[in-house]
Amino acid sequence: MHDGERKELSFSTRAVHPVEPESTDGVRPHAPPIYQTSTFLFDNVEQGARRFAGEEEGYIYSRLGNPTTRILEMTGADLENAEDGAAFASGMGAISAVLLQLLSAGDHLVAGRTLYGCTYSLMQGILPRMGVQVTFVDATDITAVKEAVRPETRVLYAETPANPSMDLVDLEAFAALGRETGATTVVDNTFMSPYLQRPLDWGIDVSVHSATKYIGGHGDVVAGLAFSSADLVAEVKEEALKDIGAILGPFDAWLLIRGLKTLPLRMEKHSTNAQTIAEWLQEHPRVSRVRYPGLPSHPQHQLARRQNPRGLYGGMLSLEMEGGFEAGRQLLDRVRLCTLAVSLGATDTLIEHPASMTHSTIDEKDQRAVGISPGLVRMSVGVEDCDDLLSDLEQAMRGL
Ligand code: LCS
Repeated sequence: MHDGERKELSFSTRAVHPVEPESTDGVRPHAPPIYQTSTFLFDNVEQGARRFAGEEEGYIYSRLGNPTTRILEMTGADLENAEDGAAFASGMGAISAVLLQLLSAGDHLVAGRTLYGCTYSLMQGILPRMGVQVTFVDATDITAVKEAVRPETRVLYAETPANPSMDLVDLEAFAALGRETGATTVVDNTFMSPYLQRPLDWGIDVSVHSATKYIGGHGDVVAGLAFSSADLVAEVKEEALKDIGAILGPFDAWLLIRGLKTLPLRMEKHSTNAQTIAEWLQEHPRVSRVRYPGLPSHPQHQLARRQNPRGLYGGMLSLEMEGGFEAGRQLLDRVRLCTLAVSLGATDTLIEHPASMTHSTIDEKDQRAVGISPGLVRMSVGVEDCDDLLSDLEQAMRGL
């Protein structure tokens, strides 16, 4: 299929048809081949030298590029409406490579204050040690982001929805602020996936993913992706990815290409299940608060509707139990169908306790400031039959 023809097709169709593998010797496999090789042969010394000099297209060594991984990068970029993409060994591999590429000693980063625990600790630990100053702000408030910007600010960074507060960032306003201040905007799009949200469509410069989650979709691979302009992706690949080396292996890339095929189907079911469960939890007397962008009670529900025109709000929600930490602990210990585990975006429902698990790298006092109370429970709602999930929650809540 030509690029022009692809552009005419809907997201679901393009997800099922990966960008075509480069065919070798007339062999045309239906599924993309897994090029499980660390290096590639040269015909002669001149050819090897031409490839190293960038004078001839072609593969050299899998840390510099691999044909299976390339299919994933191109298919993902097509779905995210980006010029190009790069694949990494993990979401943290993607985030750290992008930030290390964009920032140098003396630069300043402004980041939304609610972030996945390791993203937060990267920004609190390694980046300041390398001479980068970081200011955390409430990114739901664009004025607060603007006030934090300094002449040396190079990057504005946010998650939307944020993990685990489910706070949203106005992508259009965030992108406009980046352009106004000359900072590169980077958004973590893990929670929504490209099916439900494409930050670059709103003017954001870089979209990063923990592809471990919805893109892989089955809880069996750890991976990361970054999407941006062709120039920035080339820079990241030529420096941060090549020299730090957090590359994705070809088999893991293949699993993600397979995962992408069912992304639209899964996101529809994750979203309708999560909407039903959020509505049910909201009415439950033992639950004091539910955070889900699809609920009219979410403080940014109107923004969610604008940014998610499909009317689907993903599979992630968090809830606070009456009775704080102890009630939350009991709920987690009593569920039978929901799986007690961190991570998210798998086909089965995962339930966890951010304060002691995913966000335990954040100090207790900072946790409160970023909306992580001791009783907060996070659910990654799966694609099971929703009635079975409700029955499990009902039995777990009974007698609490
Ligand atoms: N960004 C977000 C929003 C995440 O939730 C995670 C991981 C990452 C980046 C990092 O991705 P990784 O390196 O693990 O592929 N979030 C996790 C979580 O909430 N539970 O376990 C991991």
